[in-house]
Amino acid sequence: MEYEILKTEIKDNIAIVTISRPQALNALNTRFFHEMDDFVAKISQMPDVRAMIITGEGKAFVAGADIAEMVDKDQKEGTEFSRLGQNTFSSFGKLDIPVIAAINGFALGGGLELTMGCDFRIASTKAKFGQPEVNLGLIPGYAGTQRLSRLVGLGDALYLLMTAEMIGAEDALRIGLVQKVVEPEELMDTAIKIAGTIAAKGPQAIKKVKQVVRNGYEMPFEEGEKLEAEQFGTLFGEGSEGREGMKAFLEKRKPEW
Ligand code: CO8
Repeated sequence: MEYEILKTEIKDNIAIVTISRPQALNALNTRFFHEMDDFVAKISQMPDVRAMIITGEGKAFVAGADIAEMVDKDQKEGTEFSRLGQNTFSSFGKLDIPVIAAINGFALGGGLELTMGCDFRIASTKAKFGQPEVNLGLIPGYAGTQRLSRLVGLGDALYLLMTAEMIGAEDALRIGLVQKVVEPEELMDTAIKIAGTIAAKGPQAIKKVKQVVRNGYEMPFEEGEKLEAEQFGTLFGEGSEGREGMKAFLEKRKPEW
């Protein structure tokens, strides 16, 4: 598929996706979701790719779902547009590799929801965050009502969702919405460095950390423990990554994954 909105590159085993429709502050339209789904499907078939970074071009990361596209939708189409975005953002969690949001500017509405589908978030000091849907008589439709409270707790989530207040990067860091804040010119280097750090670990271990934490988060604690024990065990088999990692430590050499 030819991309009109996404700019993609793969460098040193790291995929970088730049959302590029700056004239509309990278607002998310149907075309965007089809392109992103296509790219995620491609990446899932590329075992050498060890991390994915998503960023935006210009002064916005993403200023929300495309209001111009949404304005004429009826009830059925509204639900379909919601499901389209939910599926795309949930697909990030199903990839075996870390998906990192590098937030360069406005991350509003569907833009903030996109970042919350990622595994974690690095922000520039210029980034701004908010769920302004109620200003438009709407609610979030790409799982923001579900993910925000899981990430920052009920009080901060309801505060942001009800007031539609826009907060800066330091406040986002304080409430745990982002994991790191850096100067704008350091944003991509920082994201690439973190991606590179993770890419050097055992890929099976990274895949399992992601799956066990994400799936366990939605389970009762004891079921999560059971899942952890099963997956822990799989890293001990003959020729497994765990065996190689432990042997390499004892033999004082670098592991070969
Ligand atoms: N959709 C479409 N176009 C947009 C959007 C958007 N979300 N945001 C900005 N644009 C366009 C503007 O219309 C403008 O276009 P033009 O130049 O043709 O007039 C261009 O981008 C530049 O924007 P501004 O001139 O407004 O730039 P400012 O720097 O003055 O303001 C803001 C920046 C504050 C970010 C402002 O653009 C703004 O408030 N944008 C809208 C933010 C918003 O409300 N986002 C939430 C949208 S709703 C949503 O995301 C719901 C998600 C779930 C959907 C579920 C599906 C059913």
